[in-house]
Amino acid sequence: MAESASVQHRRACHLCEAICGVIIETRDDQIVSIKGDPDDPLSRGHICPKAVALQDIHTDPDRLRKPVKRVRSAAGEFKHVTIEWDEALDLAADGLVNVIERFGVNAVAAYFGNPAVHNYGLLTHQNALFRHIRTNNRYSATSVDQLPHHLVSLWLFGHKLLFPIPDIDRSQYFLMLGANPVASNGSIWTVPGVKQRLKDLVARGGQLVVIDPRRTETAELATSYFPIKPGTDAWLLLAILNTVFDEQRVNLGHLASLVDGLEQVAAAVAPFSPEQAAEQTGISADAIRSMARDMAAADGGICYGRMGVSTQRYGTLCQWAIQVINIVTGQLDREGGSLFTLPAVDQVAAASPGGFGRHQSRVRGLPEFDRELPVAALAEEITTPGDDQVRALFTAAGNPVLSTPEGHHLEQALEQLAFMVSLDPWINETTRHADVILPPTSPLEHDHYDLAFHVNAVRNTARYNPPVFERPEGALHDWEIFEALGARVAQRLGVTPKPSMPPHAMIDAGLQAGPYGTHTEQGLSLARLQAQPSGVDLGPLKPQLPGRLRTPNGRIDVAVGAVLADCERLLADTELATPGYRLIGRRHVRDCNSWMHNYRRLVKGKGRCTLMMHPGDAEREGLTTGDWVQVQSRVGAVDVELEITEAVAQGVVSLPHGYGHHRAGTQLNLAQQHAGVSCNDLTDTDYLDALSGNAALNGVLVQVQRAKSPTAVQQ
Ligand SMILES: Nc1nc2c(c(=O)[nH]1)N[C@H]1C(S)=C(S)[C@@H](COP(=O)(O)OP(=O)(O)OC[C@H]3O[C@@H](n4cnc5c(=O)[nH]c(N)nc54)[C@H](O)[C@@H]3O)O[C@H]1N2
Ligand SMILES: Nc1nc2c(c(=O)[nH]1)N[C@H]1C(S)=C(S)[C@@H](COP(=O)(O)OP(=O)(O)OC[C@H]3O[C@@H](n4cnc5c(=O)[nH]c(N)nc54)[C@H](O)[C@@H]3O)O[C@H]1N2
Ligand code: SF4
Ligand SMILES: [Mo]
Repeated sequence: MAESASVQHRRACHLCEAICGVIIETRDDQIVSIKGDPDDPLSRGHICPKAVALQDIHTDPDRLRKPVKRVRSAAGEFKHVTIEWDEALDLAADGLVNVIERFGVNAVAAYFGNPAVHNYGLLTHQNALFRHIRTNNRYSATSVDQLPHHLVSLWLFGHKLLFPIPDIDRSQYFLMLGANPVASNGSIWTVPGVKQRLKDLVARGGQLVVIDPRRTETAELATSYFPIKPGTDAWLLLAILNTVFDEQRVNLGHLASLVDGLEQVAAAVAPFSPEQAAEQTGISADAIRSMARDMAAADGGICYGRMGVSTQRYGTLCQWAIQVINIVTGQLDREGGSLFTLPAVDQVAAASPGGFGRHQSRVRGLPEFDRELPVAALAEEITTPGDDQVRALFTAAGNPVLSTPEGHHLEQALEQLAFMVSLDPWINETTRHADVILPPTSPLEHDHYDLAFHVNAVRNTARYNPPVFERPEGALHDWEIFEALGARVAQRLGVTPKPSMPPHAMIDAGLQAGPYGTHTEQGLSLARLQAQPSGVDLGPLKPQLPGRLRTPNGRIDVAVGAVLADCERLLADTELATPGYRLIGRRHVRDCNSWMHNYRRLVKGKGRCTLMMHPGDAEREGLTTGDWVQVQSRVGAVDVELEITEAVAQGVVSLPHGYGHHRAGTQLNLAQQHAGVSCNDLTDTDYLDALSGNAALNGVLVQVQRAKSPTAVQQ
């Protein structure tokens, strides 16, 4: 029999924010190879080792192809039983409606995880279900991540999605805090092949200054690297502002007539002298002054900070200070500085700008943002009796047991729920608690458009990919599950469901009406994109102010009251002086939050879930590499193998997140053999950025001692 011919599919890798173009070669229903797409105008052929694992997701025997329900066995243990779609959707609708009818709509909580942003049907169709469940108890991974960025964008620029994007390819000076793009491939900054772009910056004589408590893979490329005491970046940033004002280096450039509130900001940062900041941060006053001078003098300068500064106790203050530094040094909205994008489907035009503090969480009074509450409040909302106590939970594409603070306590809380349903392809550490799991098609079985990440990209491009494989008979896409479940919930509540158009039709409409739409020279439509499957180049980022601003008065007011008040909180803060080790996280290029440990090509080799400690600290504690240590915080303890390295600063210990797969009852067979421990069994739901409610996952105070019973193999 003759072999069938192979077919090449142009596609996006949806695993991280770099959205690299790939070429997937298939023969019949098999994947023959996955390579970078050199014709992709954004990624230009770059991929990382995770791209090849797209095939592992598709073929993963542990990936659910049919819904399952959880039943108690004769021995009293839970097991999962495969069921048909009709039964599953009825069970899910009955479970949710039952709780709504008995306890009201706020008794249903929802949690959306990170992959929801990488899978556009999960973004476009949530409302098909949630227009019938208008609960105040919405949560997502945003509040263990980028919440401060949204808040600052709302306050300064008038829209939660107006992020200034580092224009790296034309920059001469880059001050980077709390980010490790060489491992993460960039975040709130879609910049495929970032390592080469950073090397190019240095090669053309530019400076890359990295501030991080760990000498990361990115710090290795830097022209200067400064270790910082975790959680003290706000001091550093405010001292940079202090210097810019003190030395009269304010130069607003073309924003001069647009910016209000400079005097109040100058007054607020006056107490933060470089000398005092040096004491707090461990970075010398001279170095801090140089950062201010270099930013102000650079012909294209960028100040950028990510996870390490967002998820600490002054996350919002840090992100505000970063943007104010960009503004007062004249580096915002200019080439080589930070620029706003103009994506083909313009989410800034389509999505609500966001709002803050319009309601609070019931138990602790934490503020909502964009109709979501901080996820640090979820467990207490389930366990604390009273009106509006959470009794049912819907999760989609999330694993909060491993990814949110005090995950071990959330895990216990989940067992108190009257009902839980998960939209997820796996029985993971969270979904194993669900009464019903509704699995969507594999990523390669549905079409793809990057609704979220074109908004953050270093170049304006657009790309649409049809599915690589036909879906199996009966299988439903994520968005179709929202539609089907929404219709059933509506019917039970006695309201008429509104069918919506499929995601690709929404994209077509968005493209046609967008800034490069049918009324323009580019004439973009879905058909146009389909004719260019590697993507359409729409050119480099350009200055767009004031036109792009969405503030009510069309101006930028840097004197945000809540932020200026937070400067006072920082001045009075004594927490950072408490002695003890400070725990920080870390990412590895072959990890993907909590969910890609089930693939041999990504987990092979030496175990990566180790606690890093400085040799000086280890010597004082009498510990050596390979020892098992117990790490203890206010809320929990884990036993983990020690790795001694000069990469972490003294007084700092580092543990990656997303491990802890030993939990019984999951169905992630290989991941369980590479279980590791969850660093979110140490992070603390009381340890927050008080301004936003975002979790402070970095800087957590811990004790480290030799483990009581040294474990020979990693759990
Ligand atoms: N200590 C500490 N904690 C952290 C972090 C940290 O740096 N340190 N990082 C935080 C950050 S930035 C984030 S974004 C969060 C992530 O936290 P989460 O979003 O809660 O968790 P993920 O690990 O991304 O897992 C998402 C789940 O989605 C499912 N999934 C994958 N693809 C699909 C799909 O196409 N459809 C559906 N329906 N489901 C899918 C998988 O089962 C996977 O387990 O973790 C946060 N937690
Ligand atoms: N390979 C891989 N790539 C990923 C992910 C993944 O899990 N694995 N996750 C994706 C997701 S969801 C996100 S949000 C992005 C995150 O993308 P990044 O923010 O670039 O990634 P991190 O590695 O979390 O970088 C945070 C850095 O902050 C440092 N840090 C910790 N505490 C402090 C502090 O107090 N001050 C300063 N200055 N630095 C501090 C840490 O040492 C670390 O190097 O990555 C995405 N890409
Ligand atoms: S950097 Fe890696 S994981 Fe991220 S999109 Fe590119 S290939 Fe995929
Ligand atoms: Mo994230």
